[in-house]
Amino acid sequence: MSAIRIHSPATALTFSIKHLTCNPNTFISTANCKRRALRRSTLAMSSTPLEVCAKSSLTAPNKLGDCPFTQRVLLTLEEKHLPYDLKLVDLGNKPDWFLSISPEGKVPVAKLDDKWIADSDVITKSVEEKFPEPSLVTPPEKASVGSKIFSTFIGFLKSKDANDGTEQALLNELSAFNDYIKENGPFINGENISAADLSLGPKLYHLEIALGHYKKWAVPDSLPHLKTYMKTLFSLDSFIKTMPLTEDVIEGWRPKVMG
Ligand SMILES: N[C@@H](CCC(=O)N[C@@H](CS)C(=O)NCC(=O)O)C(=O)O
Repeated sequence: MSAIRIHSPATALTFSIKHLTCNPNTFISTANCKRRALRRSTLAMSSTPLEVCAKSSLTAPNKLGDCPFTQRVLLTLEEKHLPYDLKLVDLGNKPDWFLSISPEGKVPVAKLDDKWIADSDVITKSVEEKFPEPSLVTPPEKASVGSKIFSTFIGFLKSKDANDGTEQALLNELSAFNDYIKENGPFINGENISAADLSLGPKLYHLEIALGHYKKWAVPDSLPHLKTYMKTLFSLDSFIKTMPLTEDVIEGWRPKVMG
């Protein structure tokens, strides 16, 4: 495991470190300035970029593909201001070097402390432990908020029978989430973004694009808090930097819709 060499320089993207400074000409609070200093020290601890294997685009060369689990990991790294190197993998033609570090053939896999780790849950927890600042911990009692949205979305997307209850099942989950955010928002843990938002955001993005394309369906106006939540997440710098192409999301779901 330790001697993995990735021979894919043509497909590897490097994301550079953000240089953070406290500019005296710009108004920023002391708390903000301290937070930035903390970020700088976190960054200094991790000047070597983390390696992350990600799905490559199905529709455009050398672009990040449409895996919501990988985007979750990248969002975590972005929000923690950690530099990373992406190794893009063609999941339709998995190279041997990739299968040797990811025997299940799945992305994301990330290298932490010289070990390749699979699964976005495990990766994000390990990143949180190794780089605790800024904290993205979601309190355990809130960690499962919205967690049934993805499976009910897939049920509705794959459904071929308009009366099988899958649309209502999704609406029930979305509506419960809308009510939760109304009471507790703007994020799942209140004022600050946390791991649960970074997991749910990419899934809601897939939901919006895939259901819009394949079902001509949109989140109803009766769920305004959910709509605002989605808008807020999708316009974060970290989200814009890591989001997939619309065409890739559509192509990525095609086999499930057709199957
Ligand atoms: N539970 C895993 C799921 C990862 C997963 O399903 N990744 C998909 C891409 S989004 C994959 O690599 N599928 C293998 C394939 O398409 O061959 C995680 O959270 O990381």
